[in-house]
Amino acid sequence: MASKKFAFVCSACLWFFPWHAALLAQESPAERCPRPEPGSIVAEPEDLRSQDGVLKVDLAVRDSVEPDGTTRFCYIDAKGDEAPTLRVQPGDLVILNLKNELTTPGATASVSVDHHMHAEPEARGAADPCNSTVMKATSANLHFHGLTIPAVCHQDDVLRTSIQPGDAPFPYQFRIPRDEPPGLYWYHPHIHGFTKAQVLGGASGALIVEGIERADNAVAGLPERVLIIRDQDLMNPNSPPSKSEPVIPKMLIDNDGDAANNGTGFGKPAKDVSINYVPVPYPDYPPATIEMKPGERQIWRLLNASAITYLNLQVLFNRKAQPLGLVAIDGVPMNAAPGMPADFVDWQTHLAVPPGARVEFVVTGPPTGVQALFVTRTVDTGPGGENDTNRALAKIVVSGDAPEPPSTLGNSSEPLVPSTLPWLGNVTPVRTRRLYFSEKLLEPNNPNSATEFYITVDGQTPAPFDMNSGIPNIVVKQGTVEDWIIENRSSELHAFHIHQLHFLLLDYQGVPVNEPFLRDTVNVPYFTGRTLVYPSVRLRMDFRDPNAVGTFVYHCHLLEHEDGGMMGLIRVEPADQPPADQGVKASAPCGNSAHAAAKPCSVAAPRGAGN
Ligand SMILES: [Cu+2]
Repeated sequence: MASKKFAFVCSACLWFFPWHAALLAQESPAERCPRPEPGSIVAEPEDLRSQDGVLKVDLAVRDSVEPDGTTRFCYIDAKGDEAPTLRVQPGDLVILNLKNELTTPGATASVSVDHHMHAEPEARGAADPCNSTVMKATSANLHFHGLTIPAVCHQDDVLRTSIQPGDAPFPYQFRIPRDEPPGLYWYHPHIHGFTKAQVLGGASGALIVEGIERADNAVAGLPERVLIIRDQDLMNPNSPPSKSEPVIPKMLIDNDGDAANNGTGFGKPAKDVSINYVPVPYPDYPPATIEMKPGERQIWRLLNASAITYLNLQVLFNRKAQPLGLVAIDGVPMNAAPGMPADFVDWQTHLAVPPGARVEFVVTGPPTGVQALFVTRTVDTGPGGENDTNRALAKIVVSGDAPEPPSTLGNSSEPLVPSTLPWLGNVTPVRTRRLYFSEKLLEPNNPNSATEFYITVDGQTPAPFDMNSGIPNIVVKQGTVEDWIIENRSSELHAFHIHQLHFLLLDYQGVPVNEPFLRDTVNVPYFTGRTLVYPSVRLRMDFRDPNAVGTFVYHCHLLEHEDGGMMGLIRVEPADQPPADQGVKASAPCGNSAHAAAKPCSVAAPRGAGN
């Protein structure tokens, strides 16, 4: 990045030209969160590796308002690198100090969080960031997406942890579980009401638990790339679609105010996307550049850090889709189930990745002379969903002297620490719960009205998530396993995510899949109004790990839905304590009991009721 070079050169010349110091002090906004130009070479994020079992990191979260009025957000480490990849071994200690350097002017809107405390929001500077009363546009915290670490302050709490500008660097300190599956995880802010703005602005980075080659020998020794796809507001919002597009669909706006899905794969997208911050802007989508050697095999570790954009990835050689060797999803090797081959690779020609999810896959570089493109194809997000268009991400340019990625997987075949628990698919669930996504126009007769977003435990009253409530929607006991059916009663896709744990996808749309691996984020198909049952997924939820004890959230990972209320609260009680009946939201016993006496859940969808 140009600004890094600039800083390096001038740190030497400062001694001779003191006036440079004054110039540097007046940092231009662009330098606070520097970004490459469209078409740039895709650079790897810098790696920060643990040493002797400890990873110490200083991060500052910054923002900058751009000339077009959009706001960038970024994490900058002590060396000035943006969004570094945190690389840890199972069992390592992470010590991360987060300094809030957010400045967004005019950011006055805030979600007032009253935890029944008497602290005044005005006393914020001196307030305890572990028990904050305010979440606003310039607040900061971190969620470590996918890690089974405790939901407590200084580790992975997002309900009360809120760091304000001016606060001292806030220490996060947690241990990576010894049996955490090796793979790609990530960090991002989780300030309720402002998560979308911050993530859309670029606040995200990768975290890798090392050792995937020990779980899946097929990837041993491969050069690795970390690819982070982010979305962002359109750089050219007023441009007509490219004349090269085969159809120019009518421009429609959805309930979120984004360009609506028009079913063609063309037209104006809801958001632009970027690949390792190289933007690929509408309408011409100039691809970024990935350099490889001809025929070289690499593992691409890809995170969809988009706020709302679904991905449907392909690698094309002369327009023909190539096999991609999927080896991990959501940080979990595809051969996690017992009895799976040690060198398992699932070859696919496209990979669907909802916001928040990760895929790790083997890619072979094209032969010389072949046109190679890394693309995302359109995703049918439903009649109420956003327009996720066909577009390029990067062209793959091969040459014999292409630089190698800075990181390469090891060659060890020494097995990882095995889980002491039986495979989740072989455990009998203690109960089944049904939850559903739904949306409601606040003015039903006005299609432009504001929308409320809900995730509701069947039997409870749909309501947007309330930071002030503190009353869990669901109470479970550590040590147990439950089956959850997640329905979608809305006309757009949602991506279900729960903190602190992975789950097993048992059924998709009523069809058993019993995947041999785990996920932490899953797409839930949309309701067309034309089926007798709502579309659903069935998940086996794993509450066995003692680190899951605590109170945390599950939500849709389309962040405007999450910010808009599509989030619920769960309390996992310690195993040695009977579940409290008090303080649980009233819920009809709809299939939430293993006993036959439980009332069956209604699965029939009322005709035309798409709410
Ligand atoms: Cu959603």
